[in-house]
Amino acid sequence: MRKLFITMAGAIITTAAWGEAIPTEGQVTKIDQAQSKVTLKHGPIKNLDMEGMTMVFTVSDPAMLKGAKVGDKVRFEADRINGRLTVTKMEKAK
Ligand SMILES: [Cu+2]
Repeated sequence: MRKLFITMAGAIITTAAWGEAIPTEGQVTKIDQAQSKVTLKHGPIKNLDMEGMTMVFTVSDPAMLKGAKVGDKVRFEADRINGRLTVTKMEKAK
């Protein structure tokens, strides 16, 4: 889906990839391996139109949580999958 934005200056910005996940910075605050859930304190998630907050995400692959620990700074991608906010990619930030 394409969406048009008109900026204050009147320029038109087209986001061809609207709805596509954009990497977001976050920090792991809780891990629930059994439920495949991770709590992340995250910055704004543009593709989900979400401000920064701390919240629980489902992970699309439980293997993502292996080796992750509370306090880790991560870069992740999140999307709404079957109505659930889901982390589709996560890597440790360098
Ligand atoms: Cu959030």
